[in-house]
Amino acid sequence: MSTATEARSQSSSLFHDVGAVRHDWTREEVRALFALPFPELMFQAQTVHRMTFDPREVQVSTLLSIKTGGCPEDCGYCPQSSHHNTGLAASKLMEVEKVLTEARAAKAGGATRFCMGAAWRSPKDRDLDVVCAMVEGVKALGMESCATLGMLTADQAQRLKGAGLDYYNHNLDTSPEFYGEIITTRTYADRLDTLAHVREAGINVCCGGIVGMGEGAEDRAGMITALATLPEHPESVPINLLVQVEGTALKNTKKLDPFDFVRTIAVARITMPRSMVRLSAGREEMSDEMQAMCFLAGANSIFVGGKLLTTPNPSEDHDRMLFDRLGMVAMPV
Ligand code: SAM
Ligand code: DTB
Ligand code: SF4
Repeated sequence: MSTATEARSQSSSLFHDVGAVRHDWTREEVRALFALPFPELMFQAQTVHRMTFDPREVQVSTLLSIKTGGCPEDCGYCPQSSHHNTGLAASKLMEVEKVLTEARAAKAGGATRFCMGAAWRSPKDRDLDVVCAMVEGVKALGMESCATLGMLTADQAQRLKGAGLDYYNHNLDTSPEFYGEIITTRTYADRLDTLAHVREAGINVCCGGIVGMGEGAEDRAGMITALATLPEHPESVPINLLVQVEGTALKNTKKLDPFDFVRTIAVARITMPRSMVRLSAGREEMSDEMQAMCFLAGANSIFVGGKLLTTPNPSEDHDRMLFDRLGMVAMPV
């Protein structure tokens, strides 16, 4: 058999129930998807993508750090951890009106979802009152709301739902085996508990991870397997490329081969066919061509606006031009 024929037959055996929503993905199956020849992987990802989505459309969110820095957690990648000396000034929780001014600007910039991030291990109940007021204000603007505040109890998730929160972001970050190399102050199980509380409260789940942290191919397969075997797939799956920040534990980590990043997007798309796959942190360092390849691999959401939480993101003008050059459009709510 020629190599091309072999690749096609290997691909077709992985392709038998393409697009079906499955929660029983095995590590072996996911590993095999990662190992496909690139053209086969991209073909499968595009096929799955088009079964549910218009390939021209990209959902657009804007992030705002509502409480920056001074976080007690030791996440090795994060500029906001108090375990790192990144020179980032810690600030208190923002006032509701200031947050809503930013939300209005995000809406004017074309975002349909406003995501509020806080550098907390978990929110205090009095802080949650303020965040609930922010969520109500964002909803009143006619935008979708999203928050990422650390670990939540079942009760806190219910309160956020009561305020109208649409999405909660809480990432698994990496494979269960690699996790302990990156974070020691909370466990994988803690994260799964928070995700269960969010799900039980009826809030949409946004959950993904980071690649380029020095993990191996097996860890990328482990991360996608963990996400794709959750009881329900997250509605949104952010795939972040590590933004290396001076002073963090992961600064100077060997850079990931860009094709391995695109592969991670494609495998997320194939294994979670109805989820929005977010091309998340790291776009500032990607070429336009690489971002286009991520869209072809099935990514269909991004953050717009010149800043993520604390690090740079492409400007709105740059993204508008990229969409125009590719004939792509912002997805309506
Ligand atoms: N403190 C909350 C938490 O960790 O759940 C919410 C904010 S935290 C900054 C949200 C997510 O941002 C993290 O889970 C991580 O996946 C991502 N993140 C943080 N720093 C990053 C970096 N330098 N590069 C890429 N992603 C990063
Ligand atoms: C996610 O997965 N990525 C976003 C969002 N969820 C909150 C955050 C990326 C943060 C990148 C580092 C920073 O700007 O501080
Ligand atoms: Fe804190 Fe979140 Fe950063 Fe971890 S990722 S240090 S929990 S802000």
